[in-house]
Amino acid sequence: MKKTVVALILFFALAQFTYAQDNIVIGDAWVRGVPPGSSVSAAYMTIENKGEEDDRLTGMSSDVAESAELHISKVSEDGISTMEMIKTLDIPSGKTAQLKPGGMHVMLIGLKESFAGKKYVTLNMHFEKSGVIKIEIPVKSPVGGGGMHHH
Ligand SMILES: [Cu+2]
Repeated sequence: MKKTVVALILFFALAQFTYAQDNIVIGDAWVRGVPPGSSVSAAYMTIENKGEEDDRLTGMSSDVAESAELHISKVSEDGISTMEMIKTLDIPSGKTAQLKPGGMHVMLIGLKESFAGKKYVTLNMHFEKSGVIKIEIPVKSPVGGGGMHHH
């Protein structure tokens, strides 16, 4: 009897997980290729919520970095660009969050390995309702070298 209950719970959890994954669609993802020795990089993407329920991005992690944080770039009145950390990002039903250069981005901090020769970087995106979504993001070299921000 006990076994059946456990099996049922497991099945239910799995079924829900798969269903929830379909609600969040991540597109246009890329991570900035950085030279060997770099300590930080940034990843960009769109996060679409196709589900009926609102969801929330609560955290991220990656094997290639000590930590992954959601940041937003801002330019102050005196022209100094800064970044602020965003703890959680609401993704309401039917809405798409845009992470792009000059705006929100995933900051990869404390790179553990060189991006040289790497085609993809794995990122685990933690959502409140949809659980962990693991994505493989293509590494792209910066065009013209501009736009890299500093901490
Ligand atoms: Cu940043």
